[in-house]
Amino acid sequence: MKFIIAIIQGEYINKVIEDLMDNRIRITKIASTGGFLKSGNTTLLIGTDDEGVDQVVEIIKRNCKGKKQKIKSEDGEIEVGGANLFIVPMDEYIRI
Ligand code: 2BA
Repeated sequence: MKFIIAIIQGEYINKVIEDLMDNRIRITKIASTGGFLKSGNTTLLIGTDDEGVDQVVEIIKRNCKGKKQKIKSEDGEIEVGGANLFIVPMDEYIRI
């Protein structure tokens, strides 16, 4: 089992969620804020079995791929990605 933490930039989140839902993938959506830009983004929590990881990554990729944006900040121009994913092993999942 894997636990996926996906930080998605605001403009792509609706399409990502719609696509995940269409594919019956369970998610929890959390409003979050990037530490560097201090602007809003969205964090998705997704628990899945190992076989489901590729499908989740593919869905996020197809809705965020090639969406890197150049933004001017105090430190010069930076490139913000469409999504940042952390995929971690999950020992146990309990649904009560
Ligand atoms: P922010 O922290 O607001 O970062 C926005 C963008 O600013 C980053 O885009 C990156 O291009 C740049 N940036 C961030 N920290 C920097 C630094 N110390 N020096 C120079 N440039 C920096 P992304 O890398 O695509 O990240 C987008 C958002 O994803 C981040 O928003 C943050 O909310 C999250 N994120 C990215 N990497 C993370 C990590 N390793 N741990 C936790 N959250 C992360």
